[in-house]
Amino acid sequence: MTRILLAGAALLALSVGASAQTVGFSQIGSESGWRAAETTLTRQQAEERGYTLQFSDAQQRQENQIAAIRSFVAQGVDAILLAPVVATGWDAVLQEAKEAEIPVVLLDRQVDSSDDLYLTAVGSDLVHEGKVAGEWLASEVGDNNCRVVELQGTTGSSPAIDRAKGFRDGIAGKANIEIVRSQTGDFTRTLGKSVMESFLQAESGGKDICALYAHNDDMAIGAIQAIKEAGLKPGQDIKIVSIDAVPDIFQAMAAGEANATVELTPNMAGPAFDALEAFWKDGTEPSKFIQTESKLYTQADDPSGEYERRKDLGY
Ligand code: GZL
Repeated sequence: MTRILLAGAALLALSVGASAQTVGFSQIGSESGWRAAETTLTRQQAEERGYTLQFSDAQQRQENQIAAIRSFVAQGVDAILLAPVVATGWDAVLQEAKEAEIPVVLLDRQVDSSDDLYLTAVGSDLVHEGKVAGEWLASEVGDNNCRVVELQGTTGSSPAIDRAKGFRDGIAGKANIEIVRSQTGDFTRTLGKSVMESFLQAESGGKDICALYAHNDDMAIGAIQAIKEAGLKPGQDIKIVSIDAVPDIFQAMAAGEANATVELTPNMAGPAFDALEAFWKDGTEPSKFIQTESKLYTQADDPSGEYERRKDLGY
């Protein structure tokens, strides 16, 4: 049945012609610099390919995303892009899109729904990102004891779940490294700063904290401000490793105030639109996961140059 529905959607799209495609994009919000860059690049990709993009900013609320998807279905768009704020609660609305024969492509986060409810998911290996961060810290501290605090991403989101797991995998077997505090900063600079302030207060003003692991650079940047206001030197007194590779983390690295980041490409729309075009053309069904690359950057990797290369990309 699924193949008949999808084939029908492909034929319908063929009759429309690729240049007239309308794509609905349910974006989480603008909680981080990385998210802003993803939105910028998605808009650019849609324009370059001649699509009409119906954009919805959910302000990080799932109910707004569900309403947006229902609106896209009612409009009869040719495809839906969804960056799902959390991993659960999508079955019903994805089933509605499927019954309307509208292909859905997930961007940068995963859902726990059955994969026959979406065409494909474009994203990084989130567990691997966390593991790279954990392994970097393990290599950095050697046999020295290290008490780590963790700023987690949005509660219930696949990056928060998987990056937490990956980091723990990365430090597995290292009895000298201990995660002593862990709390969500919701991927934002503001909460990253305020939660780090509470960690510092709870940990003797920070002198007992060896390192911060933040699930994204924006929370790390907020935490850096808190560490400085506490009279400590971020990047030296407290090592800092995070994920995204946004321009501002490279500025912090160049100033010696951050130590490592794992890159997450903001260009998820390119692979998503490529998969949709193949599907619209002749019903080609992509693999269910299209993985983007992750790369570790440290202070040894020309942070000033990396800042210059990224500063105008829409972060
Ligand atoms: C991860 C992505 C995360 C980014 C954050 O794939 O969903 O969401 O790491 C953003 O910056 O808030």
